[in-house]
Amino acid sequence: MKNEQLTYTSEFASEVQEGLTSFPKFLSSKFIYDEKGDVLFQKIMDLPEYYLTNCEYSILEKHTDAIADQFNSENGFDLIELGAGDGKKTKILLRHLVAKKYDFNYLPIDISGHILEKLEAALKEEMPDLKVNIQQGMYFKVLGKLAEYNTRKKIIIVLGSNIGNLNHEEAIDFLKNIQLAMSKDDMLFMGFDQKKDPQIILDAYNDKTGVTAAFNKNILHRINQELGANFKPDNFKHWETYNPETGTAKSFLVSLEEQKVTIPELKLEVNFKKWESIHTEISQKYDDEVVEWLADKAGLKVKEFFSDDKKFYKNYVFQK
Ligand code: AVI
Repeated sequence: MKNEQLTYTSEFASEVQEGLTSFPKFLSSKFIYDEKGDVLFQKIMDLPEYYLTNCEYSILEKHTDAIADQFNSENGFDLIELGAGDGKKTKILLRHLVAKKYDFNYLPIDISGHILEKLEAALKEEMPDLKVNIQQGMYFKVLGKLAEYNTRKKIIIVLGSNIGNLNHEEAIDFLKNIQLAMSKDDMLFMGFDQKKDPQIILDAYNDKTGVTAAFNKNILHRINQELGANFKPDNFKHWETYNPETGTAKSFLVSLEEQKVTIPELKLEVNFKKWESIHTEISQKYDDEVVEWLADKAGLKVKEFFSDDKKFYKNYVFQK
């Protein structure tokens, strides 16, 4: 764990160096998430504008029977979740599967052992009959290990449209890595936020209360904290765009004045012109054709999908 932490810190340093010395400037959204970033993301999920969470909830609640039917198999199955977090959404499925006495184990994978232990304790209390087997580590390393030793049908679930934070090339790689760990009968169950009225998307990523702006600016706080920089986050404006042609929502931080920022740990001085931007995140929106294309490129096929009433969001079932 310590070594992983070390490489992560130096990966952070080298990516910040690369992004802030490039033109145009960019930073990776994966670095928004430290302790404060995690709390801000939890707050985003409770925002009325951030429809994604409620849509996925409603899909899981409305279609639990049909989803469980897809998962079930004669010899039982292993339910493997990538990035389980607090398991809030997954619990809807788990409760149902336990109540129906399905023969399955739940294997949440997360990089954070702390998050997994908390989740395990909560599940033990809420669902004492559930068999939980936490897996701490990097997603694909753990998946590879599970593919080698587990003989039961694997259901791999990824909720929250996290794939949307990857560009198409990275998304194909992500899906391919999962596909490589899958056998013929295994399934991937994954959430994809859909294209919709552009205004609804813009509002979801630029809420009135400024939580998303604070979340975006957290990357600057992190650079200050971990690399000794002197960013003044208030000197930047959170800016969201959505391109209905490509389905890509993009977050930026725009410099409100000409300014110079020093980053001692990188021995770097970064100059910003007034109105210069840092691109920080993409949140891709999809339609069936794009999902099928990504799946095909990764060696997967769409078998089924479930949608909310407004068709804002879909959970797809993929097989090899
Ligand atoms: C984690 N991820 C799917 C979120 C999204 O919708 O892109 C992160 C987020 N960024 C701003 N708001 C939420």
